[in-house]
Amino acid sequence: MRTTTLAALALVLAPSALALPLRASFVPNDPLAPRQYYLAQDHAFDAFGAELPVLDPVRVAIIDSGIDGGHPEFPRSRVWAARSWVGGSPLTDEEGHGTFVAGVIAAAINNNEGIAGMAFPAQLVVAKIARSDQSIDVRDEAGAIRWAADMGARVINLSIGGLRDPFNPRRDTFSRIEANAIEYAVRRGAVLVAAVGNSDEAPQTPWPYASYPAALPHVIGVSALTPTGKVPTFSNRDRIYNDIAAPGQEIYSTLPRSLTSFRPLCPNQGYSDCGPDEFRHAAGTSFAAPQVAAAAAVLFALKPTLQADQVVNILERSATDVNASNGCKQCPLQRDAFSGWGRLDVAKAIAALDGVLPPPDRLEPNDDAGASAARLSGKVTSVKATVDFWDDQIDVYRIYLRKGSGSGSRSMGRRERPRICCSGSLARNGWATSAHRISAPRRRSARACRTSSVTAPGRAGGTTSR
Ligand SMILES: [Ca+2]
Ligand SMILES: [Ca+2]
Ligand SMILES: [Ca+2]
Ligand SMILES: [Ca+2]
Repeated sequence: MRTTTLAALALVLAPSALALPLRASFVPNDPLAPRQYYLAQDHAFDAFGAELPVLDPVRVAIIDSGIDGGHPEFPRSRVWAARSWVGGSPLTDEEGHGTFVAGVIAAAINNNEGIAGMAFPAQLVVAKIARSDQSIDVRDEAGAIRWAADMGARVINLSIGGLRDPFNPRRDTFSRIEANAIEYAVRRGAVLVAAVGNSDEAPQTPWPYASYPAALPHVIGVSALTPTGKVPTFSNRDRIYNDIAAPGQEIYSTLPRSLTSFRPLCPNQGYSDCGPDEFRHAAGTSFAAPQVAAAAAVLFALKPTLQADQVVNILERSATDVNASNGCKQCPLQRDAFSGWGRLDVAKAIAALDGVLPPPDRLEPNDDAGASAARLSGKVTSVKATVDFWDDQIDVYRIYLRKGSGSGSRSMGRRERPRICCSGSLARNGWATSAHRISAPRRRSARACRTSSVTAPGRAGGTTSR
């Protein structure tokens, strides 16, 4: 049985910078919002004028340790559904991790109280899966992901991770159960956001591989930045599965009141500066991921017709490159293993909604042969799809060919074979996803099922095989 752990750091990191002043067009009246330096760095509200727009709710799943459901920042109207896989109420949180993550996303904004959640239209779907020792049974995680998708979650935050080590299968924690659950949620149209993980859970620091589930297709893997724009040592590196970075040190958020009551003289009861050591200077990719999840929810709220893969594409491609010029000496230009496409920028992502949107891919997920392949049938003779080296490396289609079928064509001779071809080109640097056309044969062969796969560059040079 594989176990997964919460992706918060167990140790306390020294503060490395003072909170930066909030600068935003919309300024929330929540008195502790100035401590949320990440709001300014994310440009969380810069796209809005003096008032936030009124938008329909978007369901965001927090798959974690539950939340403090009696916290004044989480009125019951904010919680769409809640369920526990580990006993107890999902609306109690003994660890604090889930309440912290939930606050970044959905703490009540402009209520003259505490902090400002980044995703003002978010409605929470709470799945409690962390056991008392902070470990997670991957079967619980998978069940929670499927349940959240069934509950209509359009965004699923996974601030959790299991070790990935492609060179040591005994250490590697890939789980088919988890991968299938992720695929199920993708099929239901959810954006999945996961922490790339922290090296305190890895054999060495820094660790060159993102954790699962960040290292699965279609999942946005989120790494951490320090307040000054460096990539902290603990944030796992990954040249493929690290997609985007967001602040992950000195994060300020909500905590269960039961965890802050141990410091009764501390004035900010229910907030992280009154909590246990690991939350007073909270660090970890766990707390970077919910900023990206919040951004995804805002995009869905602003444009409900968006498809999940469009939201992923917009968030990643609108990120600001992280490199030596803006704080990270070790980060090369363009996408890199430390920070992915770069720093989350909510305002740029929102602005991208006014431009040409990335083409949606209605045939995803189709990442493997068999039942996982997209089924092409009927009179479909060509298909437009997109592949992406990092998020969607493989497309597989099932094509049914029936002898003698087709509009007036004669049956094929024994020597004729179906042709499955591919046209279009893949951008080598991965800046653009590109369209591929897979044409079914004009004439059909004997009853057969063929599987065609299109592989992104770096694996098989963007060719089609059968
Ligand atoms: Ca508030
Ligand atoms: Ca870079
Ligand atoms: Ca990814
Ligand atoms: Ca695919």
